Amino acid sequence: MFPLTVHFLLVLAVACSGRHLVSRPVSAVPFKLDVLPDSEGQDKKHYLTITCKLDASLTSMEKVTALTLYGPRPYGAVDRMDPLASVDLWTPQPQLSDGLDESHVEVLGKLGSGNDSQSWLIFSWKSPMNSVPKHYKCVANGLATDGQAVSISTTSDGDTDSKIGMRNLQIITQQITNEVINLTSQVKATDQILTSKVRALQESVDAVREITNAQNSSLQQLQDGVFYWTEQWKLVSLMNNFDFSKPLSGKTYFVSKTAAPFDIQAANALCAAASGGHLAEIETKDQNDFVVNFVKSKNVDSANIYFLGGNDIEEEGVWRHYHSKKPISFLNWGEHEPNNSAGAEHCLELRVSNNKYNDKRCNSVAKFICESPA
Ligand SMILES: [Ca+2]
Ligand SMILES: [Ca+2]
Repeated sequence: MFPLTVHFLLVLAVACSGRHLVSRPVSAVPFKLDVLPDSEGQDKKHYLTITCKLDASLTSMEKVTALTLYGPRPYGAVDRMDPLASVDLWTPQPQLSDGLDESHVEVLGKLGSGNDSQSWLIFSWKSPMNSVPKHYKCVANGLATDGQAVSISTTSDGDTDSKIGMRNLQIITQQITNEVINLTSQVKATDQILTSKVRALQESVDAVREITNAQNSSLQQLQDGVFYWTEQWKLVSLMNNFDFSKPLSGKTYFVSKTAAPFDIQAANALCAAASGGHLAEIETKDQNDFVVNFVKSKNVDSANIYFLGGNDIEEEGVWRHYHSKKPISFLNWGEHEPNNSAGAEHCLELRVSNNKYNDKRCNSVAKFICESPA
């Protein structure tokens, strides 16, 4: 996952502070020696840069006459200190020591003069890391104000391995941190996009639901209207199948217009549907006569049979109203009636022709008489 690791091992930075050997006491650190493994150069080789800096104004030196870098030669003994490069008053350019190949080393530097108290020497070694010497020393020579020769030196502490490791770890940690930040940022961005899309989708669903609800509501109103008018039409049609009387003592009587095979339960349901009533329950002679006269007024055919709700279906000879189940108090039987002919006559017929009652087979073709509150 981290091919960069090898690369990081090459991208190392170490600063080696120095120990100072000063000929006279000074107030601040004047001398600095940095050993800095550098990144790969343009020629893909690895550089080691050793920087030696001196601020003469912080020393007792009036004048710096030379700056010299010491260290082990390549492939030589690591604990041996030989001159590597120097810059001095007598040569205008910094010099590599004898035996070092200019094709493998670059050196830059100058000595401070006048108001410029900074002297420096930079030694860049095109050297692979596994042959980099670890100890270096920088020596500055100069003259004090009293004209005496002064020498200052500093040596790298050599503790490069742990610093390289630490630096490497820091770089890897930083890279991982950057990767995590980058991934977190991408996840957040993706999450925001998804959240936004889900919200937009939800809004679309809500809008569709709203439209659907409105349409359903309209459809329901339409259905309600159709149902209402269908029921009204049915009622009108149903009522057209009956003739209605004027009110008598809070009741209206109505009689079916067409004779059909009688069914006492269905007939009672039709009375209810047509006008909220039930099969007629006559209790007095006045009611009886009123109904007879009303029915007679409607072009009665002498062959017509008219049923009231009375019956002795549950118990032979015990006549009760169909709707209220009460015993019938007014029974105006004709001669020899009720005779329960063939043991099969259980419904109450009102003979309009002679205003008398008869027991009759319940499935006879007949008209029927209802009543409802006026
Ligand atoms: Ca009977
Ligand atoms: Ca009979």
